[in-house]
Amino acid sequence: MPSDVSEERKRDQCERSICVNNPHLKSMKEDILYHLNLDTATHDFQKQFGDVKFVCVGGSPWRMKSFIEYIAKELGLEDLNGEYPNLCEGTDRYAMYKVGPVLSVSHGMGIPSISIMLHELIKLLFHAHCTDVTIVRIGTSGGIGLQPGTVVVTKEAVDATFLPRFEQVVLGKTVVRGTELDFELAEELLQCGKELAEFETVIGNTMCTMDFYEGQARLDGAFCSYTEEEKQNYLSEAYAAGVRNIEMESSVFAAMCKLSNIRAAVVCVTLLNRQKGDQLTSSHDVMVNYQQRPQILVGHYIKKKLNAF
Ligand code: R2B
Ligand code: URA
Repeated sequence: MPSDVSEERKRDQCERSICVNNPHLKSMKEDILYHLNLDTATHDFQKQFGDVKFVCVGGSPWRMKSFIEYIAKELGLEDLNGEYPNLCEGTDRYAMYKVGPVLSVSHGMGIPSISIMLHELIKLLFHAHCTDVTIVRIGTSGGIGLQPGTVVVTKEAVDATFLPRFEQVVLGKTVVRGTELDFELAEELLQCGKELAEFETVIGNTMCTMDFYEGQARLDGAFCSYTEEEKQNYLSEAYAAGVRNIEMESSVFAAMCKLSNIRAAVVCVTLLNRQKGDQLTSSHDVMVNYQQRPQILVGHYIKKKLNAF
């Protein structure tokens, strides 16, 4: 084969596969994904996960189980006994479920928690030789200037100063990483929202913070050193910078997916309008209904993609 053809094939393969940029991995005899309770020495990753094409991640284990039940029904892959085993059994850090080409994984709350899960998930997909993977975070958030229940597809994940970056200290030095998401995927998801026409879906920037209370300008935490007016000014500035919702994982999620060459998107429902308040006062049933919306939207997207093949 002429070398330029094989080079092209190699490049194509690389573009479709998962990148782990860590030279130390090669010399490891086995890889223990400690927080997922999975180990390359005792599990055949390629056999168990090699067919994964869609990964959905979200904060709560309960929600990720309900997502797998929902998507199984939608794809006609229901288990007759209604059993979806937790593939991370033996640890209560995270939960993982799989039906067909769909993997559903919980990540807990905040940047450190999702970051640990993503390191191990990305290695899992790499060891399994997965290709053409799409990953979507389906979550909850506080909205700015939106009706509660609106679903926001993230255009850019920004930090608390409205910049599209994720900062991490590595060996005592601050490393800044970009938080670019797949724009085409975001547009496709927005289109799915329009097709469904069951709830409002918009595209906008998502602000990722390190905290739920002071970090999101709430007045109802244990501590607060600012006035209501200062809070409102901050939220208005965020709105002017294109921010439509606030949550706690999107920036590191975007940065890590970009580094590993995975098509990624963030789809979060807004539970309240932060300009109107801080406390979550809606009934349990309303909250459950809101939390199903990102699942419905991403379910529609996955079905559409699978039917196209
Ligand atoms: C949304 O909801 C959680 C806080 O209640 C957090 O994980 C997030 O991003
Ligand atoms: N999740 C957040 O991070 N903030 C909210 O206001 C609601 C959910």
